[in-house]
Amino acid sequence: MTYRLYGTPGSLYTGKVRSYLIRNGIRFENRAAGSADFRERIVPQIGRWIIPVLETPEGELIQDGSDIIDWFEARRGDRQPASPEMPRHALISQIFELFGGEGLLRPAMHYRWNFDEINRPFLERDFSAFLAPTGADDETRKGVFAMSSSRMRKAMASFGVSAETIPAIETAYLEFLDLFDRHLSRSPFLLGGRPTIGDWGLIAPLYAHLARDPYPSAIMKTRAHRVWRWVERMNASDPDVGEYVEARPELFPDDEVPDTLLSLLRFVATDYLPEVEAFVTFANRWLAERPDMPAWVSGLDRPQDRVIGQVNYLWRGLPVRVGVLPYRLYLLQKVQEVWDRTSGPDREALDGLLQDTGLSSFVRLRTARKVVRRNHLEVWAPAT
Ligand SMILES: N[C@@H](CCC(=O)N[C@@H](CS)C(=O)NCC(=O)O)C(=O)O
Repeated sequence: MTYRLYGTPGSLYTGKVRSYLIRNGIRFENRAAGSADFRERIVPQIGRWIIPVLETPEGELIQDGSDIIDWFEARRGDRQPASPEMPRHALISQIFELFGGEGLLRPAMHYRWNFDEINRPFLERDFSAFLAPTGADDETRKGVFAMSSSRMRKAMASFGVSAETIPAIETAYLEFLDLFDRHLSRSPFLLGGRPTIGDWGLIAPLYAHLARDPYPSAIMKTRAHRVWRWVERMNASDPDVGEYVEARPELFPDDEVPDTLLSLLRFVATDYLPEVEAFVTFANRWLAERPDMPAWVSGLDRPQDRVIGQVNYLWRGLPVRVGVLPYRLYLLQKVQEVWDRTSGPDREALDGLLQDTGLSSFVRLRTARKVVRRNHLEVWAPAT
């Protein structure tokens, strides 16, 4: 048996893992989340309906895109590491894992769910093909799409997509595309000649929604051809870097950060840092109200719940109200772990980079208790 990846082609987080497996030459089988096997055998073991889930040939189940990559990295043998060894590259890579998977959800959801005339026929077929029970009749398929699309539209609202924010979401996404496209004129991946964890963060929204759904796919192809090619490359089993002169599978030398990448980091500071600030402040208040909460629990009533509350903040000068997900703190901690393990000149290099890009508070914003993952859930570690 090979590895099995349970998910759907249009799922953002499944796309992250699929790309990692393909690029690393790991043999696997795509399995539909609509299969009876997933519903009846996998979901009860995970404890909630969520994708992606990876099943190893030995029958071990791993849920969560980041955890699946960590699992393979711990057993990578002579494969190139997904996390760069040099400090600035390692930090940048983790920042883009967070920003890709979480910070680009607004454009991903907007461009999927607010262009029904163009997207809907595709989404209806795509969702029902992989979410409805295999072989289901048309009526059942329709019902499955109606249910899942209404859940996703609610999720979109809770990420801060509204009539008021849509114009800014579109402007910001086009700016991001332009910046990333310019950066890719220099190298085939975020940090040079091979992908790292930051590329796998970014591929999540940029593949499943923004490159694959009909409406945003046209935007990417016409406006940011290099980004489109990067999406293809991220899903190729060979290096697929033919348009680059002398591309070698190495990262930028000497922990270098080109100007085009500094510009992308400044974009993250403007676009996403205010949300991180709001999340951490909210989570600390929430924790303070629960001084007796035991360790290793989510603090929520049901295992499938992922949001601890709603927070208001200003995004690009506009009031937004977003759900607070401890998962995002889990990815933020991964950024901070890179900073925590440095000292001396390496620490100075990181501080210089963070200051230069307006991201210094990324390593300072911390919650009183850490989020860890246990039994496929995000739970709170004991207070330190
Ligand atoms: N951080 C998680 C996020 C997974 C996630 O949100 N997956 C979505 C699909 S892309 C999902 O399963 N949503 C649950 C639902 O639709 O009920 C991971 O990578 O596993």
